[in-house]
Amino acid sequence: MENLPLEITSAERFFYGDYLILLEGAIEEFLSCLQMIRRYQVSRGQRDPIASFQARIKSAESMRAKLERQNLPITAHSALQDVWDAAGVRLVCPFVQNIDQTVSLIRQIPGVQILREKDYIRNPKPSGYRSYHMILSLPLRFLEKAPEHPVWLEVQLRTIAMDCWASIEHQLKYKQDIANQALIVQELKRCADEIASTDLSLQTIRDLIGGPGKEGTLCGF
Ligand code: 0O2
Repeated sequence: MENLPLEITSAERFFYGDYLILLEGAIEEFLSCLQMIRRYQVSRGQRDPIASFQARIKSAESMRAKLERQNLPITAHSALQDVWDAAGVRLVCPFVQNIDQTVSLIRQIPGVQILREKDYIRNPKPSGYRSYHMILSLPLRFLEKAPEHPVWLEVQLRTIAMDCWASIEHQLKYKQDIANQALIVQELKRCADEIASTDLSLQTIRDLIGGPGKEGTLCGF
C-alpha cells in the first residue's frame, strides 16, 4: 500500500479507464470523512484512535492476476463489481481497543453501506495474519447522480504491531526459493501469536494508565 498521494501509473490508467476517478473518489470521500471524525473526537477530549493510514489503488498487474485466479473477466467493470479491493485504505491503530472503536465510528458514517466484514483478529488466518476487514461504500458527493453500482472500498484495520508483522510477512512471501519453508511459516505464525499477546499487554497497560479516551460516537452530544 502507498501513502497519499496515490501512486497511479499509466498501467492503472489504462486498465481502470473511466472507473479510476470513481476509485480515487471513494478513497478521498472516506479519508476526508475519517479525518473530520478524528478531529471531532480530539476536539471532544477523546484520544485519536488512529496512528496512521495508507491508501492505494490495486495495481493493474495485481488486479489482473486476481481476476484470472477467480476465473472472472479481465475487465475494469469486473474489478469493481466482483472484486471489492480495487480501492483500499489501511488504518493503523495504537491499541486493539481502538480497532473496535474505529469500526463503530465507521458504521455511523451517514450513508455508509457495508457489504462485508471479516474479523481476522478474533479469528486469525492460519498464517497468523490479524486484521479487521470491511468492504464498504460511501455516497460520492462529486457525482451529479449516483453510479449504477456502488464503488466498493476495502478498509483494513490493525494495530501497529499487527501491521509490522503483516508488512514483514508480505515481503518474505515473495522469497519463494528459500529452504525450510515449513519452518519459516511456523516461526512467522509464532511471531504473530507473540505479537498478539504483546498487544493485549499493551492494552492492559493503557487501561491501567487510564485518562480520557472512552469510546466515541459521531453525534454524542
Ligand atoms: P494487497 O497487495 O494488500 O492488495 P482475496 O482478496 O482473494 O485474497 P478475500 O477473502 O477477498 O480474498 O480477502 P481477505 O483474505 O479478506 O483479504 C485479502 C487481503 O488481506 C490481502 O490483499 C492482504 O492485504 C491481506 N492479507 C490476507 N491474508 C494475509 C496474510 O496471510 N499475510 C499478509 N501479510 N496479508 C494478508 P492482497 O490482494 O493479497 O494484496
